Amino acid sequence: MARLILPCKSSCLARTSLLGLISSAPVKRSVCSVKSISGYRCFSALEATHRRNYRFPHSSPYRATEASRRVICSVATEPFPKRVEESEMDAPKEIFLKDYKSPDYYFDTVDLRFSLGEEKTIVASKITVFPRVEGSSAPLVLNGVDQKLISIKVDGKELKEGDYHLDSRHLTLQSPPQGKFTLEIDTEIQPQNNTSLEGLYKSSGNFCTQCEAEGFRKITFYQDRPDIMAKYTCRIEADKLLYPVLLSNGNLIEQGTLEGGKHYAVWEDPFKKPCYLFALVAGQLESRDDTFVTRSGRKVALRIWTPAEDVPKTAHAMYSLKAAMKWDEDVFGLEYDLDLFNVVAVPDFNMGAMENKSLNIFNSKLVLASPETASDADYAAILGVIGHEYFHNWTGNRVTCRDWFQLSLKEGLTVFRDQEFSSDMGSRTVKRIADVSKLRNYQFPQDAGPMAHPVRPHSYIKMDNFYTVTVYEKGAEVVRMYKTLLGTQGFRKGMDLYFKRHDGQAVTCEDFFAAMKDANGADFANFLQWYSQAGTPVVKVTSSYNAEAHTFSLKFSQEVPPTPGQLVKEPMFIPVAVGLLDSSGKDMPLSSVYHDGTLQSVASISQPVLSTVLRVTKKEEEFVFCDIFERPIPSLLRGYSAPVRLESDLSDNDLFFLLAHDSDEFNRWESGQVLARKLMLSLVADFQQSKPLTLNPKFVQGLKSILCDTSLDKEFIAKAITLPGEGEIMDMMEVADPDAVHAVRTFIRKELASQLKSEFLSTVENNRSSEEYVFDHPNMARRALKNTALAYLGSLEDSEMTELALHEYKTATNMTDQFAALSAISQNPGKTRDDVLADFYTKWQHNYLVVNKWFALQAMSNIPGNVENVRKLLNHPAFDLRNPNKVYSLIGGFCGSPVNFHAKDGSGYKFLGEIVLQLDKLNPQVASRMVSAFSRWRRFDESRQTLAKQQLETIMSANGLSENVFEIASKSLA
Ligand code: B3K
Ligand code: ZN
Repeated sequence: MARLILPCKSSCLARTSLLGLISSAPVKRSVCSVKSISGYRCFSALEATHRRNYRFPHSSPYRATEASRRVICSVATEPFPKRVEESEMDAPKEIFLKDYKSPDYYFDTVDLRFSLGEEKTIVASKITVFPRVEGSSAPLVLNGVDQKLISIKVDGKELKEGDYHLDSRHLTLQSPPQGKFTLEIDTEIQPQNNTSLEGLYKSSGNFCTQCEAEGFRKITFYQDRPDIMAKYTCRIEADKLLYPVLLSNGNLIEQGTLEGGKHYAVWEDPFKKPCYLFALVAGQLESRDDTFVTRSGRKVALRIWTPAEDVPKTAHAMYSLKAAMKWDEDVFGLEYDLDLFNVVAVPDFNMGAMENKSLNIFNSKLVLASPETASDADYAAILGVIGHEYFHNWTGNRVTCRDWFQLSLKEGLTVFRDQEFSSDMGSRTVKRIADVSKLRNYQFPQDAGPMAHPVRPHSYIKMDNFYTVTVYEKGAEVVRMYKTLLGTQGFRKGMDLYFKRHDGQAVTCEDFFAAMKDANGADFANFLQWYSQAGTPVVKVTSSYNAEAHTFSLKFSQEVPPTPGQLVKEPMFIPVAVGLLDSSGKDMPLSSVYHDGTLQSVASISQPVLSTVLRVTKKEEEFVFCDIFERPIPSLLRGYSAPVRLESDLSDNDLFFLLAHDSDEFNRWESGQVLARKLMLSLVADFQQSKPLTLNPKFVQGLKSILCDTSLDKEFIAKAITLPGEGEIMDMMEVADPDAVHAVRTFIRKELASQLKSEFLSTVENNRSSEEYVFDHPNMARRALKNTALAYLGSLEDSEMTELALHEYKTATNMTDQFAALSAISQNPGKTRDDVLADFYTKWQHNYLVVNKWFALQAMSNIPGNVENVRKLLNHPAFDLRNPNKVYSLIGGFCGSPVNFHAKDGSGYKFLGEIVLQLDKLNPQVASRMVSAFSRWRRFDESRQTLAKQQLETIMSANGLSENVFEIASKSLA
């Protein structure tokens, strides 16, 4: 899915690379501390040694128990948190998959009533409860934090003290009735003070919710786990003027006015759902309305809600939604199941978007777009994320997860679905390249670091820390491998069986596996290892040709590196798509492969086969192609058929040949990348030994022929002439050297710009357009190529090129071109840069989404000493630490600059350390994303290690640290 791409390289960021965005003049505004009742002594369940070494958080140690009891049956006027002794406080608790137990009680119906107010909000819930086993005498344990209990009734009878137990995180009924019963709970919450942006909170004056993963427990006491699926009704009451629009899940069944300027609305959701899919929105919003008629004739009202002034910017989101609805019908036969689908855009949101049943809530960044204010990348992200959230209606909502360890069941699958959707709407090759690049740049480092975890994690402290590139992007690769193995029709059969078996259920990754397997009678060998083993497999391939026997052999060996808690690994099932090129560059027809003592035919009589999928399942094994009449050049892992690091014995000449001829376009790009990585690594070695840097002319020639090949897709060319990122190269080094890698990448870019200057200039010339902005592949590809060329030219630092970029900036008619020109100019420090940045801000200061781009561009700058500029920007009037988008732009952007974040003097680390502590008091989820940037500190030299470790230790010793940050920081130090 084209979810939001964050500039920072931290793990969670990346997916939510689906999203990206907060801010802070640290503390220009007063910070409210409602974090209250969940105070704890942060005591690692993970690492006994660290218990001794670190001072764990112990401030704000409040418990609700006594205070809450006192207010039972009456709305309390006294403050609800009560201070408790340190010894009483909770320690962060690690939760394990192996400990999963079915709930003792299920909920059938849930009736919620909200009375929304400025000072307080009252939530009344009425739940019908029934035991899993009739006659059970197990206690009923409800989750609940940051709320004041007002009253609790069982079957209409108010409970007294002693009938239940209340602690900082739970409300326990020791002996509930033995059969079905009704539970009524009234609580008070303060959404206006909720800066964590989970549960019920306010964004720009409007109420909204975010319940996944465990935010519902901040709204009311509940069994907050996804295997509790119930039917909900929701009555919302609020001031009519302040909150004219009242929304929740399902259908609107009643509305009316009330005394005192209030009004109400009642919503009923006919589908059972887990509480993480509950949503409520109340505020001053207007909608863009449209309809979609499903293939069975259901007329669905579509509404996208924003503040009135933003409604014109929702046209692309509406187009995307309708395209997604049609695509899911065409490709998977899946129809929408209600008469109404609402999308609400809010400016303060931790991630990109949320798939609440029939009431998706989105970060504004992923809804609002106009050609003048949004780039092609924004348009593509909106398409992908609107699709992603819509697709969740079946993969996530109708069939949900049994527990949070199964998150990839819905996320990996839904990312795969959004990737396919975007591919079908644009260019399949280009989309695949973008997705694989993301995997390499964000997921591979995570898989090789202290936060490495399997696609289905074994344990967590805070589930929110596991919305990662591993669960999402690697999870999507796992789903893609089913399709590679089964083919399009086999995969569809598996999906059909999955829905047939599990509609309305909360299930596991094994259930998905079983549906794929059973629908196809397939042998999936050890495929399930993909869910349980962390680490990126390294696959080595050597080839040999036997001219006499006319055979070509590929020998594979695989190794999965050790990861925290998993030192020894089993071999994986790796589907390797292969084609063999003859000397003219054509695919050879493949007839049969000898493997494991048998000769397997790969061709069908009617159709010659030009590519086949080898099933690599052992630590070492050989495949021998027969009837090969000349030495072929193998094209391996076509389309990137498995998420592995491939090391082959292909020579540079072979790679140049593949770059020029491979029929698999992904592998054409890949060959260029392998060559570039080799080149960059060897120049880094030269740089470190103070040798002069020179660029291999064959490499320049190779890129030139791609750049000038008019038969190629323009966006493909743009990708193929883009060098691997600095992070990718650092990731391949024994000791990461950000300065050397940056110097080398800058050198190659400049050298290419200088040697191919005339080609780049004509590329810019030939790809301008005075036509109106159109979001389609040919136009996006044209802009991508032009702007890639412009960026190369901008690296030349000569006045003629600066003039050119300035001209592009001034004449641009859309944000894609304008921002690309601004970026090209801002590579080089100086007056022009300062003037243009100032001009851009003046132009766009009224648009917070564009201002975030301006923050990010400056924050990511590699200009030496940029940390000072970023510190200044913290005090810019447009910045606010409480808005995630602004934080992701400025702080996340800064962490994306290897030279400045990893500055030798530790200034970048110090900056981030300070910010993390400020942020943690406001929004632990965002703070924990930021602290992830430290997680790979051991990859650097000793002096950097010492400086980064100091910051992590300072963070760990802070009072009142959240579990979110605690988990990342402690695992990073372990
Ligand atoms: N399911 C949400 C992510 C929720 C993140 C909770 N911390 C968006 C998505 O993946 O579709
Ligand atoms: Zn999702």
